[in-house]
Amino acid sequence: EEYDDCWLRYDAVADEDRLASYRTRCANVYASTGAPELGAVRDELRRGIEGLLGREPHLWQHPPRSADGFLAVGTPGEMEVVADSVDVDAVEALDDGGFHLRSVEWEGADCVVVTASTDRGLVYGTFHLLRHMALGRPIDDLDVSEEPTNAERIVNHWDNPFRRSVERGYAGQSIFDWERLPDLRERYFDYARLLASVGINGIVVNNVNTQIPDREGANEAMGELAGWQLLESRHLEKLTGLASAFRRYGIRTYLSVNFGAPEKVGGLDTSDPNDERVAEWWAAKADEVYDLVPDFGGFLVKADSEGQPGPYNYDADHVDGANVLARALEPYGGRVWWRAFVYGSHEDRAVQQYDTFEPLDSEFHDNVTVQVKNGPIDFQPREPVSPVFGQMPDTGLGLELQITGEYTGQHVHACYHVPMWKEVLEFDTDPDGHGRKVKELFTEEGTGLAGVGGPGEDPNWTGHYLAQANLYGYGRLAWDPDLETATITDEWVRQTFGGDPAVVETVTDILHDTWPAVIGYSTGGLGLMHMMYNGSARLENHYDPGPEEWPGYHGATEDGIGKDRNSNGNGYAQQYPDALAEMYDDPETCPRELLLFFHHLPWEHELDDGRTVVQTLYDNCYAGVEEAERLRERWRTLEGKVDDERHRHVAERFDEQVLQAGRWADALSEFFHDYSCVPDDEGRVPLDE
Ligand code: BDP
Repeated sequence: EEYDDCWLRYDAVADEDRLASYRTRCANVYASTGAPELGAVRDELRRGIEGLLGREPHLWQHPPRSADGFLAVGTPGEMEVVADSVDVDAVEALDDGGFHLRSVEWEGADCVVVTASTDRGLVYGTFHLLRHMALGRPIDDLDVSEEPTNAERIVNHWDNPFRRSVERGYAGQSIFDWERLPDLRERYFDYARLLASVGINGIVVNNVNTQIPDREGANEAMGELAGWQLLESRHLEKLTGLASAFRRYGIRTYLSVNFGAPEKVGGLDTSDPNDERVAEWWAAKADEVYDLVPDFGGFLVKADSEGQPGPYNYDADHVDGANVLARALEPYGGRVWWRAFVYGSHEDRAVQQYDTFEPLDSEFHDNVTVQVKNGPIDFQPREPVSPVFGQMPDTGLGLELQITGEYTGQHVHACYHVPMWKEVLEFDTDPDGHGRKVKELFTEEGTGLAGVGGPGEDPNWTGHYLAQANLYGYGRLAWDPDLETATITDEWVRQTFGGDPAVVETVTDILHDTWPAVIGYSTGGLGLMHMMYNGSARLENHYDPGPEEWPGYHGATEDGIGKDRNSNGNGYAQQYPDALAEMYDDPETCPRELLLFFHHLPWEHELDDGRTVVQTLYDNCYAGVEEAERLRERWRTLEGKVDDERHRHVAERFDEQVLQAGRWADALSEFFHDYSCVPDDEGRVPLDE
């Protein structure tokens, strides 16, 4: 079966001069051998250079004396040409994964040197060079030195081993075939390549829901292999297969584990983290895992949340819970990623995370990372940044983002998440104090980013072709959160669709306008949460409109709409440092796009442009629909300029998006109208006669 290469297409270089210089320096390749990662390097060079240069490179195990030039990939210790060409101390000082690229003349030959102090760094350096060439950039004057800003750059798969389903996955079945593991599939390597090409260095291979909340017979439907069972000795060997495939690309493998595993897997009568037998059980389990997978990354835990067990079941707290696992993993350098997505005890979910975790700052073990979603609710199209960020200085934090589009059209709609993530990363957590931007919080060892899902078996990996840009952008930002959205977009578009200026410009504009469109028709643009339909099935819908279901989140009443998450209400705004708390607390200074997140306001409250709240909601909803129509029109202009298969696929999705956007705008507006009884100035709201 043929799978899409996504952004690793390596189309032939058209520019003659460029091609000539690429051939001089890269038609001959002198590359190290040995470690698994070096196999990946050689494969990628073969593939990439053949595509770009139109012929297979010659691969050497020594410097090719007869050639005019060559590409050398290796560490200074192994290769004389490298040691002669770079500042060896500087290379040795690079963080794990960092690399150095230089154009040099060596013994009369025009060379490019790719070097690093680790094999993983050579993988990234190789992908960097190939990307540079795929973008048509010159290589005769290279002097690039990069290291990852964030040490950990992880993808979280919400894949269920049973039936290979993917929670919130919109691209078919799970890639991972647990039945056949540890036997390998080519697809594991293809996937590892994609991830490594953008710098991902960790993968959690199973769903954080390791047991399915007991609703509607879900547990019976689960079959014989639930996520928590992967910790059973008879299944652990399967993990060795996946780990070997990912290791080749410098990616460490992690497991989501169930907090009740000592009972469920180990047969103990408790999973109390303060019980000595429980601690011993986890330690023995860690020994077993590391015996099989020596570079195992660690455990991810969803505890006390949505039906998953946690320390609260044993009168313990989240420090006790995380630390017992941390102690077990510590001898091996493993980490616990402990999710802050804990709720249930507060009337408003937004308030709970800070309340639960901030008091525990400094109590977590060094090898615990508390993994916090970008916003306090749950991956809504737009949320304020979680107040946990910047306020737990003595805890390793991880930022959890959702790559998969659970609440942004589920890969039927196009929604480019990079601008949303940039908004989060650039957020100043304490403008008046010594606060730091969110993007500056993850530079310490063991901290970083975790992106949720959800590639699957679809030949195009992500369901919607344009959603590949989210996977790409996630990796790039995890590597370097300072990258501008425009840079990432440009890289992705050119590698994916080629360099035709009309195509580049149009696809770039489309991506740029998708998120505002989705926010418009699916929220009304003033910060309302949970306007979507849930339904009662095990996997709630979250795709269609259903605002009537969630009064507790958006606060619609006959008097007005929004929720007083402020000093008159539940005090959520006061969880932020003063400057932010004050800004959010006053409707005059609260950013308009979050106004109703923080304030319940009368329907006819006037905003600074003279329009009322309700009229603004109507306008934003229908502006979103118009934007969706424009997206579709612009995509249509690319017919004949993008290959038919991809063009048709995306065109069909845009047809569906436009229809669905209209449904959303109508449903939301009708809802606003039902409560407010205020007519829309433009008469767009469909009204029951
Ligand atoms: C929600 C999803 C649910 C996840 C949960 C989580 O609807 O499927 O299990 O988040 O993050 O957004 O644990």
